[in-house]
Amino acid sequence: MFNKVLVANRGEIAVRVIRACKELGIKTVAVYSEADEHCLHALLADEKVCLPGFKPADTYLNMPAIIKAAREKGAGAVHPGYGYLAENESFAAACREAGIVFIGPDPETIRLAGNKLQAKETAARAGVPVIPGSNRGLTTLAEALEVAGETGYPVILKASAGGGGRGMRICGDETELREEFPIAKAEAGSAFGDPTLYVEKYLQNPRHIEIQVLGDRSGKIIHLGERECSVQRRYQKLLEESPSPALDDSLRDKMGRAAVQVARSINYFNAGTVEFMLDGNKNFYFMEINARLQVEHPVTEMVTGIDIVKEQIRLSLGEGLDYDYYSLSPRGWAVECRINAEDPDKFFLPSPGTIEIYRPPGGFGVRLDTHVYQGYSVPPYYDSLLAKLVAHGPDRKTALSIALRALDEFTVEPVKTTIPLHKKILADDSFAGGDFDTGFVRKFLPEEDED
Ligand code: MV4
Repeated sequence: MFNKVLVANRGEIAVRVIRACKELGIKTVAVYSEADEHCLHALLADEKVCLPGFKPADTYLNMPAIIKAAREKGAGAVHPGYGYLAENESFAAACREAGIVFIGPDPETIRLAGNKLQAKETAARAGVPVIPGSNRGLTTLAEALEVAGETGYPVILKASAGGGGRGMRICGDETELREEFPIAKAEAGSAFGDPTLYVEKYLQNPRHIEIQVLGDRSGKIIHLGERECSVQRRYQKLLEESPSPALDDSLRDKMGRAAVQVARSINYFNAGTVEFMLDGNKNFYFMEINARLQVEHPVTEMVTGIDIVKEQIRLSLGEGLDYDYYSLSPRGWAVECRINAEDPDKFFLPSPGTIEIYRPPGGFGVRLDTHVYQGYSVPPYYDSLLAKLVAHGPDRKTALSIALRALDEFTVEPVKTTIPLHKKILADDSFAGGDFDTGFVRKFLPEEDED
């Protein structure tokens, strides 16, 4: 069906996809902007096509240019990575139109998952717990006030077309809801092209736990266990691990089944993630479906032994899933630290520039996914993720000790990175004890940085 894949992305994830293709004997085509000529993905692919320009809109988001490149190079498939065009329904549809396989879910699934309210309704209909609130789109303040009166304050206003923390507002009381509603509505309309809002009871500092799912063309859906993603700042994850210290086998099984149920109810194909919130009493609630490969997929790979990117490709070639979570005998513990070119002492201000000194970590239990090297210049135009440092050990304590040891070895200069922040997190007693939630990182940040 295809033997050449165009990788419609840049950086570490493009490198990740190219590596999987090479091992499968599939040829690769990289696309690269004028700023990315020396980026590792452009150097590792079998062929490459320059997308003229620098800004994402001109390059990695330029659908006609990417489809033209795939056609010209004879690539029968496109892998979108994450971000950029990964959850763009029109792009998935344009690939289909052009007779190119989009390695990911179908356009219809991307659309449904992109509508957060519709996804929530679907999950509720599948019998999966959702947070109490409005189960329809709100058009007027009066409706919002009525729902909030029923659930009680605080409530959270969410944009149906938002997601991932975008377009959300917390309202502590009626006065705040009256104030925020019109602003949120106008913002949702201009930012997402859809003013639809919904309201939910606000959970204070939940844990964020997500389940990796895979679906094949026969309709078989499996899960690959959970990822603990509560260590985040302003909805940007910093560190993820699998399994979660908050789950036992019974809760894992319940959440895994719930995730599969949600995926099955929308005929989910390929790799996806079902996000949940877990409250202090270990009640879980469906939050969102992410119709893409996620940044943090490696922690799941390390404990299950499954190469998720190869599975995506296999599934898109029409092959089936002949295993499940339990048959894999998941092993040990994995933790991922996102090393961003940002200065944690300056409110995570991006820190582009040339990497003069680069000494990467290695050794038993260390995996480093990156597109950078000594002498590489971090361009100012894109996401600041430089590398993902993944540590894998037989148990959580060992995995964390490997991660800390590897962070100690890791030198990147003079570009500022999140390495020092990760060291502080790993040295923290609550973190080591598994006792943390989405409010955790705040204590490492200057007060002005709190939201
Ligand atoms: C919430 C919530 C509390 N209550 N909804 C943030 C990202 C988006 N996917 C949903 N988010 C939240 N929704 C209710 N009803 C708290 C969050 C939230 C959060 C969720 C996941 C990961 C980190 C977070 C950090 C702060 C708030």
